[in-house]
Amino acid sequence: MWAGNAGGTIARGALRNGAMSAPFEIMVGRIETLALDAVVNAANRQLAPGSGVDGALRSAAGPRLTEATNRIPPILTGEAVITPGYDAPMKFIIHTAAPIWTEPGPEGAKVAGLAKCYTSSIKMAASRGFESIAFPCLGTGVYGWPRGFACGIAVAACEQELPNAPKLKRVVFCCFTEDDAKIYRDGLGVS
Ligand code: AR6
Repeated sequence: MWAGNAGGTIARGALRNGAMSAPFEIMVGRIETLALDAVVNAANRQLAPGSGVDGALRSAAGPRLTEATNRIPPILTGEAVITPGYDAPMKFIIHTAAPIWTEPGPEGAKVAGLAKCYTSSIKMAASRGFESIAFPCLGTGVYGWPRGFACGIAVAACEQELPNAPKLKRVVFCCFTEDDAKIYRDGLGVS
């Protein structure tokens, strides 16, 4: 179980406008192991069981998670809903659905949809007074987003929303691979 930031890259004050100190951390690991206030699930709009992050979180949380998501109506792209973490180490799981990169449709709408996943999740965390949240690289697995492009959208959306979430002290980008972590280090301008 990972509860600290050992091995992660701490990127404080990396905001391009220099207006505030951003509580970003970058780590390589499995998001279902994180003992934080909330982790974000890369869900689908139906909140139906899937693979990747969703499958890992459902395995860690146990059957009560799927019983809970079965009771929640389908969500819109970029919307966020919350459940307990049940048997998994995080207190809560925030479920959001990215746009599918490979589906037809205007790129601008997809970019706005992916950005909304991050802002909705931070809004949810702020509304609950959470101090810590972890994001996977939403959309970059089954949903096919180019990793660097998605990272830029993620960082920009978090930077924009964080001033409205003053209690949030830790925003962890939980990368599955070292290659993804490098993309985030480059995106946040840390070595
Ligand atoms: N911890 C952290 N990151 C992970 C983990 C993990 N345990 N497993 C995969 N990743 P994906 P999406 C990375 O496919 O693209 C599901 O079936 C992975 O390498 O989980 O938003 C849902 O039900 C990738 O970089 O999410 C939806 O139908 C990133 O997490 C659909 O897939 C996201 O990969 C959502 O697709």
